[in-house]
Amino acid sequence: MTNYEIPTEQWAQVVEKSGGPAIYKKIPVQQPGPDEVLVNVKYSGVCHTDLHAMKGDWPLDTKLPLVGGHEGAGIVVAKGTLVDDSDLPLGSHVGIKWLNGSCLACSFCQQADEPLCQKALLSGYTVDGTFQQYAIAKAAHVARIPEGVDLDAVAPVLCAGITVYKGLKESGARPGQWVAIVGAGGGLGSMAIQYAKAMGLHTIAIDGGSVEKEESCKKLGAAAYVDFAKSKDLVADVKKATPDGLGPHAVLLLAVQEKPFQQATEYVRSRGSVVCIGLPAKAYLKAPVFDTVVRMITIKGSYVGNRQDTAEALDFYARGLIQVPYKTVGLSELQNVYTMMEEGKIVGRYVVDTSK
Ligand code: 8ID
Ligand code: ZN
Ligand code: ZN
Repeated sequence: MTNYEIPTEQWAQVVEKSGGPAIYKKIPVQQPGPDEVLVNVKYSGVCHTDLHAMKGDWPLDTKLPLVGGHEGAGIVVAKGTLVDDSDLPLGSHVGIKWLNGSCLACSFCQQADEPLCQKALLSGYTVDGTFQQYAIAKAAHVARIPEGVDLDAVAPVLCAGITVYKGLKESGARPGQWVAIVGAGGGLGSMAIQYAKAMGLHTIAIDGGSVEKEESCKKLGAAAYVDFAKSKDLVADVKKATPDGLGPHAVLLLAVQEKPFQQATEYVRSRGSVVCIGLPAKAYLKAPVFDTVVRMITIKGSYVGNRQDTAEALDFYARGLIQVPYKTVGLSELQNVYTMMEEGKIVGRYVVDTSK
């Protein structure tokens, strides 16, 4: 067994007050508790949730000061006394995801709805996350990353991948059916196109703002693309994209704007489902009761995934079915990534390299 030399200090991006900015500085390395592992994070994806957390967008307070990040891929370098060697030996490749830990005993945890646990610990929100070189997570919850998988490319699977894979399952859409992906050019959206394709679904990508996004969505396998900024009648255009003109069987809402949350029930097919995943600040859902009833529309939320969803999402990835565009920059450049994200300029995902 390898023994790792663990420094006492490390580089991290720290949010000191709600609203930001993130400050690149040195902070102490923490020790794992009995049921925890210390992970040398090599790469971490940057999710829009990290930006929401820094800005204080949601009706749930973050810890402060806060180290954000919840798509961290790295190596177990130390572990607590309760972590079994046969399960997670030092050197294991693991992922730290949004759900850092849960109680494992409540009625939600018992039924594999760990994200709904009242005692859930959230990486980069209620506990420090992966925008640091050494991060802590509960051993029971770290994602087991298969050997031979590149830690940079797999990082975005740890939130974006798991979340959209779960959302597609929650949508009930079956192979051969059509799914509209709203926010398709972003991090979750790019993943959604690829997972949907791997699950045998046809996709209608909806996004806007740049030709690059359209090209990327088509390259990833979208059957159709609708530009929300250019379309004169988005509802008609989305319906037209399905062969019989009746609209998609499911809609995955991944955008960071309220408007598409108001539109989706207008173009979803009768008996279809609208799955809310994006979390725009202070947004509300609106749907006509009459249509929802007589067209038997399901509207639901979907929130990350459990440990089994994690394993399945990683298995799709390990089989080579999921290839999503990503760019790697140093951890020191996180604030620039947030600026591009805020302006809606990111196609796919940015991944930060914690060594730079
Ligand atoms: O478990 C969950 N429910 C979960 C997990 C992970 C992330 C929820 N999220 C949430 C994030 O907090 C965020 O609110 O999902 C949302 C999307 O995260 P992301 O994919 O990381 O964000 P992004 O890369 O910035 O992509 C957003 C895309 O939406 C497009 C943008 O152009 C961008 O490509 N978009 C917007 I803003 N308005 C749109 C519109 N009206 C739109 N696309 C279509 N129509
Ligand atoms: Zn996320
Ligand atoms: Zn629980």
